[in-house]
Amino acid sequence: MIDFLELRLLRLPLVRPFETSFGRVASRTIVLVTVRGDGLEGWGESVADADPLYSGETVDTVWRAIERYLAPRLLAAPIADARDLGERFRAVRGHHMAKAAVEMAVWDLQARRDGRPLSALLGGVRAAVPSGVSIGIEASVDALLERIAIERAAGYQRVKIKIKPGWDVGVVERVRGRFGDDLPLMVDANAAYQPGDRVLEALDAQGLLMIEQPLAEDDLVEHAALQRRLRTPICLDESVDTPADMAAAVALGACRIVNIKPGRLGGHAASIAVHDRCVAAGIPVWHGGMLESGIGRAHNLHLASLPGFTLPGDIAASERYFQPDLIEPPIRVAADGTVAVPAGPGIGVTIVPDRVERATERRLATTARARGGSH
Ligand code: OSB
Ligand code: MG
Repeated sequence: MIDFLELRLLRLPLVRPFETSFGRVASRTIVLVTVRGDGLEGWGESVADADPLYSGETVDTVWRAIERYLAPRLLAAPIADARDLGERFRAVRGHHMAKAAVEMAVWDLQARRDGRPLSALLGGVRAAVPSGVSIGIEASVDALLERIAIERAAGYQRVKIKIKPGWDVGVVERVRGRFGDDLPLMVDANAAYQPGDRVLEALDAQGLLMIEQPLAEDDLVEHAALQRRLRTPICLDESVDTPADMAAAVALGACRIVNIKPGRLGGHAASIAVHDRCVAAGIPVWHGGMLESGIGRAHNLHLASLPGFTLPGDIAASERYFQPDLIEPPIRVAADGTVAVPAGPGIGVTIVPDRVERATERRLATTARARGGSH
């Protein structure tokens, strides 16, 4: 029986600023969710950004959606299984990142109660997952090349670089020039291109593993037209918010690969549904990243241990993002470019209370009794 939910707003400076086609972030604002019941605790992390750039959700909408709609529904009646939360939250449209933060906390609690690692409950089959690295837009191409050299030396199995108009074909050519055609390389445009842009055809000659989200998130038809013109697989990220989106994308031929992020999809259960449909359709998936702290990162590792995650994910070591991370031990990449799935109960990492406390800017506790709210 879950009888307590706490929200915290944290600000954590990033080790290095991260720049994409929609902007640059120097720190992460994170909503952390803690649920308690039966003397146990579970933790979840929202991936929403401060501003509505990657998605319409923000830190503020996540906070408000949980406070006003999701926490009251969670606390209203006992929940036998985290799988039932989808149904409980169904009347609340959208707000996937908010739902995911709560749902994932409940999964953690459930796995701790069972004394098993979360991966075992989700259907994971791997003790370690292949890891790639996502590198932002840098101040110069030389700086990017240095970055790639550093990350390759750390062992990461593939390199993803962010692109935008003006930072694309020329940059990829220089990366190929320095690292050769054998470097497993992909690009992520975060929806920055227009359907007629010739640049995407030019990228087709670069032997990329895939081109991630080249066009607008709501435009499956143009992605399908583009995929027909390209040999390089298109991977969708922002365009796939639900299992139905995924089915539509595959039916239209809008992509050949899908990026799964539990935050975007509304939690682990929805992610498993997308994973299962992709496996059935022969679509490879990989696990994306949203610059999570070790709490969200640990959740991602458990999910990425499912059998369909055959391509390296954006689940890199803690030290690339936060020093120190909120957890101990930090998440590390092995020399073979894999990251171990934590083996302890739940998400299997130890959350360091002092670090959470120091980064907390705001908190709100809700209990089953005092769950009133103003509506
Ligand atoms: O599009 O995959 C993306 C980070 C923030 C928002 C969107 C994306 C990303 C990344 C970083 O690519 C992945 C990571 O290292 O966590
Ligand atoms: Mg992406």
